[in-house]
Amino acid sequence: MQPLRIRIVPALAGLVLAGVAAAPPASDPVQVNAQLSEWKIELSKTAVPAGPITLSITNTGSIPHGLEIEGPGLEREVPLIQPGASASLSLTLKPGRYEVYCPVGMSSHKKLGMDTHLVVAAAGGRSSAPAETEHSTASLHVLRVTGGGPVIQILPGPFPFPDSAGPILKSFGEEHEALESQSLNGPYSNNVAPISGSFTVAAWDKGAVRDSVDGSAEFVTRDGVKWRLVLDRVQTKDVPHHPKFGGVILGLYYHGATGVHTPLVPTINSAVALWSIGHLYRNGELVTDNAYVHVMLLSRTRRENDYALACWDCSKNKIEELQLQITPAPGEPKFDAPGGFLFVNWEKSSARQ
Ligand SMILES: [Cu+2]
Repeated sequence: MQPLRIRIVPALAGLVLAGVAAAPPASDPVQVNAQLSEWKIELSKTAVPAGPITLSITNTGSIPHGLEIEGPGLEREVPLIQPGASASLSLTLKPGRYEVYCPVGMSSHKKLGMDTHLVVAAAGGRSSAPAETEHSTASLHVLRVTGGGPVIQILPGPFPFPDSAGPILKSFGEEHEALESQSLNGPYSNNVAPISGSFTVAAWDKGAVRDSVDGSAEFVTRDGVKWRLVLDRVQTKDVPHHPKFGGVILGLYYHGATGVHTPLVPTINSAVALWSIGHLYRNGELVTDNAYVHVMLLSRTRRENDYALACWDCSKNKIEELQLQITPAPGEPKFDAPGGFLFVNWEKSSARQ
């Protein structure tokens, strides 16, 4: 609890001196509500006068979140808040601009959009903070990724860390059943076949609605079929896996133990993660213009010799695995491939800005 700060409002000062027995008005903390969800923080007020405030924080999302506030001479955070739970934070704020964000997931939640600002004006009403200098300079980030090293096709098989993924899967609501079956015979298995192929992709991270992608892959699967994939647009809606996000994201810590996207992939860091729609050709014939494609340049997850998954938490490993996942859009027929999907890894890949 912060002590209440007592101010004498000048207009009333005379009355107090004149002996009128009113208690001096204390400045009550300004109440600000913060609502946390995937992937935003909504504040009931984005500008407040300097002085005491009480932040009442509610997690209305479906995974745990936190809140950290940082500004002039201040850095405070609340313990992790479970979905549906609340917390509060009492602060005394000086004039200035404060960043309010979710610190969960090594900045991943912040990067996904859980980041906002609170402007605190001097008590006299004049704002000494640079007024809403929201730098919408839409910084343009592009990453060009080239697949290299051994190429492997990942075939259906059991996920090798079911006990680690199990408790996290339970929070996946309606997706739970589909994921349970993937844990038995899904694409993230130790069952792999060496193949050959090439893959290059450029990904532009330009904010929520303007992300872009351009790439193509060619590979010959174990059954001798020649596949070609052309990527020309991102997918931002209806991306499977809770909680939803899509497009292009540079630098993300997710999967596995993070509770973000499927835990039937080890915990990883990615230099780039993207969701895209692709044109898929099989032996030169169009299969679909609507293939769902997920690409990650991620921390190494597989062993060098047999490409078995080496770790449940692989997030500290070197980022050099390029993974291409191609699945049919919901309602479309499975591909004519083992398990009906195409998962291909380029094991020694690289990226440049
Ligand atoms: Cu969060």
